[in-house]
Amino acid sequence: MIRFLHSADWQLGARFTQFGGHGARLREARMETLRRMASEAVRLEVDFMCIAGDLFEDNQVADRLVADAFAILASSRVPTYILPGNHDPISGPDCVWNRPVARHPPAGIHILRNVGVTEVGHDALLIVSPLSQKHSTSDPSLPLVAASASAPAGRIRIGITHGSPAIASLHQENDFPIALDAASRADLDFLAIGHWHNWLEGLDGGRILMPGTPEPDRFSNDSAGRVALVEIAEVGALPRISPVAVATLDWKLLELDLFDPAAAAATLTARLEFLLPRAGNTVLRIRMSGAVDPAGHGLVSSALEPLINRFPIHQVVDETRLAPGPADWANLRSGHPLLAEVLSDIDRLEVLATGVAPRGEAPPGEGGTGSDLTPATVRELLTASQTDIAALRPEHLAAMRHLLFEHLPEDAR
Ligand SMILES: [Mn+2]
Repeated sequence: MIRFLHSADWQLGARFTQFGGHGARLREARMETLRRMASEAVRLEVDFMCIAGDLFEDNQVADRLVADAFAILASSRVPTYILPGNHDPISGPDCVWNRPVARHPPAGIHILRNVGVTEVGHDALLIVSPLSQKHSTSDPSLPLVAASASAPAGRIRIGITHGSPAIASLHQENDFPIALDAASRADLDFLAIGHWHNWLEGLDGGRILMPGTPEPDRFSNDSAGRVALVEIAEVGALPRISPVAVATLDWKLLELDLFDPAAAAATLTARLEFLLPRAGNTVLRIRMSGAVDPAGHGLVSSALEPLINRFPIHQVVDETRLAPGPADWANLRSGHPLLAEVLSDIDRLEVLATGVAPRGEAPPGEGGTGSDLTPATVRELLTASQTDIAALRPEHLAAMRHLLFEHLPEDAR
């Protein structure tokens, strides 16, 4: 029986330049998360920890950071095995692993510099394939085959390398493609890999695991923030894998279409109030889009203002555009006859559905648009599409115009 924690892709020292002055807080969060993994290792009484590549952001990180990271890991007194990945490949005298700080690490810290076999406890062997480049088309798990064949029999075999599972369309050819049967091909009980930032399990019948980054670093890391507890009962047994949550910060993206400003403002307030209890541990991005008039934009801004500064790390990305006013619509109608017909049909539909002409528009039928959408045709079309005209509200028709406008090519607006 062997139990260990498997993690990867810490990228300590990442700069997060897109967050300006908050980069330091994001870097510190990663160290907090490393401390959390070290204490989980103690609590769970694991035999060892392994880091399957990219502990560091690059080979230029400061010696101080390297020493701090090693000190955190060593403080657990749990042996820790660290593999060079593509961010921190073992290459040249200046790379992080060949500097004195890593040449003489604290007790219990082991750098996996070479392809080969290392004993981990009484029952298990680590079969190792580190990276020495930033890109390669060759499979980094291939050297595990020969290394594993040379290893003594009767021990649990745990492979460790770094790259992309060679899933068609998901990986790039020069990004260290790992065969999907890499564990069974090398006669391994388990293959610990790293590289992608979301949790990915179930490969090679459950014998390969990509745990994702322990501390999310982008808004698309939906299943990140964990390390893996791996338990292997005996040689040949299927590994038991359990996620262990360690992340310090939550990355939250709120996407808002300001087409209906009142609804957008209400959604924004509700979502921010929900997130408020963890505001200090949230990286918040609000992305606003859609066409909106200045009054509507103001409404959403006033909902945002009292709450946004309670989130120390936030970004507001405003991709909204000015909604067309009556004069813009009139220009569109006169410049584009086909569009004018469609708009006229929508106006007629609104009159039929609501009995009232759209706001700011001339009553339909008086402009001589040339549309032949009679009430009878409308009913026929609605019946065919199973739409109940009584259920259509002015907002539905406004949404139609909005969609029409949204899909116009830029130069036609
Ligand atoms: Mn990587």
